[in-house]
Amino acid sequence: MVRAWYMDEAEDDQRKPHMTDPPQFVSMDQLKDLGVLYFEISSDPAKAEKEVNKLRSDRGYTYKDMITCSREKLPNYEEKLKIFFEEHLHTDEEIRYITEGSGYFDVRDKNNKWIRIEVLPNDLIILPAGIYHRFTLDEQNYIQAHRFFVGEPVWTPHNRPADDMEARKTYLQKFNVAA
Ligand code: KMT
Ligand code: NI
Repeated sequence: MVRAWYMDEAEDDQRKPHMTDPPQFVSMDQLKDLGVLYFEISSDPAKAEKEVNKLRSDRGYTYKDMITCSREKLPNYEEKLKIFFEEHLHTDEEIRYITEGSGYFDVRDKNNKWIRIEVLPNDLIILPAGIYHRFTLDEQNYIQAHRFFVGEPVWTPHNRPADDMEARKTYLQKFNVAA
């Protein structure tokens, strides 16, 4: 089950949980209100395949590949992790189905506060186009995920500020966020 919480303001290691004391958890409904969708996929491989295929066909995710983030498997590991953690947006959804390991997706809420979303195996998360977000590994330093996309993938991150982009404007309108 996915958990999400508001982050503390501490500037130390990004791989730590950064929960406040006491923790301030964020519900799936709150995430949905930001356009972030979460699906818990079955841990039974046969069922999982059916569920994921259904979701892909419902949402038109024709492209699929896999990414492994570890020092051994990810080319330009340090540089890539830095890029992932720069606050950015994309012109399309970012879809990740976690199969091994864990990590954190951080998204901005409507008041520009960071929400940290912990992702674990069987979690499938969809970030909407135009949301400001970032990704970090946690202290296990390992994650493997399937990536899906509608058509030819465009992974380009547009670092903040990207407020003039159509994707950003559309996001603000669709989810009633004040600019
Ligand atoms: C991204 O775009 O931030 C990533 O692909 C991160 C690794 S996948 C969990
Ligand atoms: Ni991204």
